[in-house]
Amino acid sequence: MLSLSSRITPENLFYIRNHFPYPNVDMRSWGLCIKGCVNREIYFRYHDLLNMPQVTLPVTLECAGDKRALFHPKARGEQWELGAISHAVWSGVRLVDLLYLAGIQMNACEVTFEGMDQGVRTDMPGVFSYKRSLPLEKALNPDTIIALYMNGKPLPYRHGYPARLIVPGWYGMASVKWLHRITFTEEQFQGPFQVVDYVYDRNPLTPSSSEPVTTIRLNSTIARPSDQEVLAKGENWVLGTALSGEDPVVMVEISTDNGTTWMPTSWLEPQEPYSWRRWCWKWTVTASGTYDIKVRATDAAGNIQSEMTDWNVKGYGYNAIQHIRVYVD
Ligand SMILES: Nc1nc2c(c(=O)[nH]1)N[C@H]1C(S)=C(S)[C@@H](COP(=O)(O)O)O[C@H]1N2
Ligand SMILES: [Mo]
Repeated sequence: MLSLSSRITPENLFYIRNHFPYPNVDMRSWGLCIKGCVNREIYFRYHDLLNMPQVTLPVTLECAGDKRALFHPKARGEQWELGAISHAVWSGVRLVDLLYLAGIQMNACEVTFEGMDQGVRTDMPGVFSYKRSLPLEKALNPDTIIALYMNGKPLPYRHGYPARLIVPGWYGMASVKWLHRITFTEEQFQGPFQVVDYVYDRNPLTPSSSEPVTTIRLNSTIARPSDQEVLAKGENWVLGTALSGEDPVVMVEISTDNGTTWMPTSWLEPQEPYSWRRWCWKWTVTASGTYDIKVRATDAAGNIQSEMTDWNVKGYGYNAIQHIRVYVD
C-alpha cells in the first residue's frame, strides 16, 4: 500500500529496507570519520555535526526494487509491490562541507560510505558491512547531505540514527544509514553491494554487467483505487504519485480504456526537485462494467513511460506503465 494522505509520508508508514540486523548504536563512542586520500583524517562527534551549518531538503526515497513483484517473468528479491517509496524532509550537513575540511587529494576517484550494520550474505562467505560508493561528482554535489533530522526530529533509529547519507535523485541503496566511516579511494569500490547487487544484469547466465543502478527512473503510480477494487457508479477519485530522478515530471495522464485514450490529471502540489508529486483525477462513471485503468508520466525532456520495462535479473528500476483493473457495479 502507498500512503498519500499527505505529501510527507507519516513516520510509521515510511518503508524500511535493511540488509542486516539493526546495529548497536552507542552514542558515547559514536563518531563519523573521514579518511583515505585526504590531507588530514577528521573525526566528527555528533555535536560537531549538529553545530555545523545545516541545510534542509525534501527528498523522496525509492527502493530500486520498488514494484519488483510486477516483473514478468518474476525477478529475484523482496517482492515489493507499490509501497517501497516514501517522502520526507531531511536536514543535516552538506557532505561537501565535511569533505573539504578533510582536504581531497588529487588521486581520489571515489568516496565510500560505511554503515554500522553488518552480517552474512547467502551468495558468498564472510561478514560484510553495508558499504557503498559514490563517484566524486555526486559526492561533491551540494544537495548530497548527511542527514541528522527527518521531518524536523532527530533521525529515527530505523532510518539510520544518528546520521545517514541522503543522495537525492538516486535509488535508496545509495543513502547509507547508520553512517560512521567515509573513505576516499584511488580505485573503484568492488564490494558486493556495489558490484554484485544494484547492477542491471540482463542475463542470468552471464552476471555482472557494468551498468550500475543509480538515478530513479521516470515513473508514476496509482495509489487509489487499488487493483481489483469494486467501485460504485458516479464520482470516483483516482489518486497517485509521479517521480523522476533526472528531468522533472511535467504531466501525468490516465486512461480508463486500457490505453486507447488518455486524459491529463491535476497536480496536488507544485514541482520540487527530488520530490514526488501527487496527482488526482475525478472520474465520473456512468456505466457499470470492467475498466482497465492505466497511468503514464512524461518528463521535461519529453520522455514518456512505455508499456515495457527493462527486465533484469534482480528486478531493479521497474517503470512500465501501471495497469489496474476495477469493477463498477
Ligand atoms: N546501513 C545501511 N544503509 C542502507 C541499507 C542497509 O541495509 N544498511 N539499505 C539501503 C536501501 S536498499 C534502501 S532502499 C534505503 C531504505 O531506507 P529506509 O529504510 O530509511 O526507508 O536504505 C539504504 N541504506
Ligand atoms: Mo533498496
